[in-house]
Amino acid sequence: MPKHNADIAIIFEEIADLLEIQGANPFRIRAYRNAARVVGELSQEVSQLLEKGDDLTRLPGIGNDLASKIKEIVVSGYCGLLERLHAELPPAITELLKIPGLGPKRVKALYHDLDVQTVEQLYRAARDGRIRAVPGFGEKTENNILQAIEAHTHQSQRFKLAVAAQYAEALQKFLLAIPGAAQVTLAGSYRRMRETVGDLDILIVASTSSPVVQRFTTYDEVVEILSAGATRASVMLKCGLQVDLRVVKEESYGAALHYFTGSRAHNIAIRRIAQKKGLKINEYGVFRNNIRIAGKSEASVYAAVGLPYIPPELRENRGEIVIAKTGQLPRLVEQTDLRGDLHAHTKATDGHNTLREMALAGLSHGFEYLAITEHSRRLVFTHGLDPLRLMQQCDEIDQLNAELKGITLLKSIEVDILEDGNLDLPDSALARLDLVVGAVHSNFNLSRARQTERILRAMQHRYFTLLAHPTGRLLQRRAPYDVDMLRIIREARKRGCFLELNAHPERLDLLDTHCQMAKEEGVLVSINSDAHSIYDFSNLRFGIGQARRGWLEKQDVLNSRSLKQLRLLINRTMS
Ligand code: DGT
Ligand code: CA
Ligand code: CA
Repeated sequence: MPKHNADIAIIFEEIADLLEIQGANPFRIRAYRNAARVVGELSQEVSQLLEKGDDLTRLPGIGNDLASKIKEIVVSGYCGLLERLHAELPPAITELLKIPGLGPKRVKALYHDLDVQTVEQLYRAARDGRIRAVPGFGEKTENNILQAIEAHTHQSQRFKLAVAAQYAEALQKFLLAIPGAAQVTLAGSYRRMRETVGDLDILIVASTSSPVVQRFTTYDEVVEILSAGATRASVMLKCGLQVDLRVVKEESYGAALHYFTGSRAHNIAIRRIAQKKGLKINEYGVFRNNIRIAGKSEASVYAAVGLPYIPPELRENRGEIVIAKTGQLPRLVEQTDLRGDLHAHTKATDGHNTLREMALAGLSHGFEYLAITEHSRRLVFTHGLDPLRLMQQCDEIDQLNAELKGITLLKSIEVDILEDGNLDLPDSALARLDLVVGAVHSNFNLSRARQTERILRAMQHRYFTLLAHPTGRLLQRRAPYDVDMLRIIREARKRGCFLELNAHPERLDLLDTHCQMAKEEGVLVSINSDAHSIYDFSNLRFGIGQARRGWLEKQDVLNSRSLKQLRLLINRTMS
């Protein structure tokens, strides 16, 4: 909630920027800029002035209108005018203002003359040489814009975990082959299984004579050596991923691993506990009066501060330390706990493999069951199933099940949830299925209330079993749609339905915080691959990572159940 002077100043600056892009009255624009400066430079918080009953119009340049806006922000935490301006302008336009060299005047010109609304459109316009033609711009400005965007996107670029994993694992293999390199561990957000990572942090235990750092910098994907010393180096890979490497002594390995795994917030909280016990923690060890008492293993670091080992995925300072003190940390779910997968496609729609190939691949992953969940007819571009084709597939599954040993295919569908909450296929078709997976694939922009209602209605359907990718977000591409997840989870609880954690690397949906919510409300989560080919089952590990970040244990996961137990759970008798 913005209450500090700096927050209010930022709001007023943004209002001024947006007004300027709109071409508003210059006096009005200047009034907001002035107010931003006055409030921003004030030594006392305006919230306190208001509390004392002071009259804000006594501040220079603050009239009745601005005074009431300040009050609105302090009291309600938001500003109606700013909301209105956001609604009137393209949502991404403020992103343009963050490009160095682009002020509101220039953004306005680009928006009006070239219909540039996003950084991407700006980049294309600059690259295609269209910007130099706009009055007030020239070739030089165009080049500067191009460079600024490149620097800007480079800087803020984060890598999807699965993408980072490809680079990380190849590099790890390379490093392990260096003579004298004993142990090569990925730390940082990568080890915490965050859905995206900013850079890779690698720790190596190596003999002092090992040429680790020198070899590292000659890795053939390195384009730039940012720094290199005796025991550390940072490089940039061709793909734009930065890698920080540290060489540590065996006796310090645990302390360094703890330090560089983070998160920063978790580390700070642990250090505070240590301080209270008269201990000092750093990346070299845990010390009492400068004598090392721990640090070889991470467990020894935790033990020194009186805590059990805390798994990396929990280290976000989101309550894990308090729980650890009580000895009640969750026993996090592991990939070997999964007995099956409840979301997979075949060639019948947009998958690449046959039923049989998918079944055999599932078997080789140790699955006892695999649900076949094609798209429904509404998704025409995937060749979605109509009732007739669904019945044909059900027949094929029955035949295949009679023949297969060790794995059972479950008859299912990823049925579209229509805008009004109805399902895309009639009950007569759904009745034959073992379970019904429902998903939203359209109308992402409904209001929160309508989107929530839509999904609740779908879940109230007598055959509904599992809500697929519940927020619809695509990492770095599409924001989650706006829904009341707590209501959805509670409805699932009431109806005996379940939520999916879709392990597709672009989705990882449920979010970790929603996993926690589901667990607290007693709703089981199914960790599914959404496989479109036999290779996609390996993505389950990222779903497991996300589930662990969401504190899920084996018992919280639907597809940790045996087929027999699963059938009992999904065969609820509906009224
Ligand atoms: P990222 O790379 O943005 O996805 O996130 P992290 O968590 O990997 O952050 P990074 O790479 O900056 O640093 C790796 C870990 O090293 C971080 O989680 C905690 C530790 N660390 C780095 N710098 C500091 C620091 O100044 N203070 C403390 N306490 N820890 C730090
Ligand atoms: Ca990192
Ligand atoms: Ca780093």
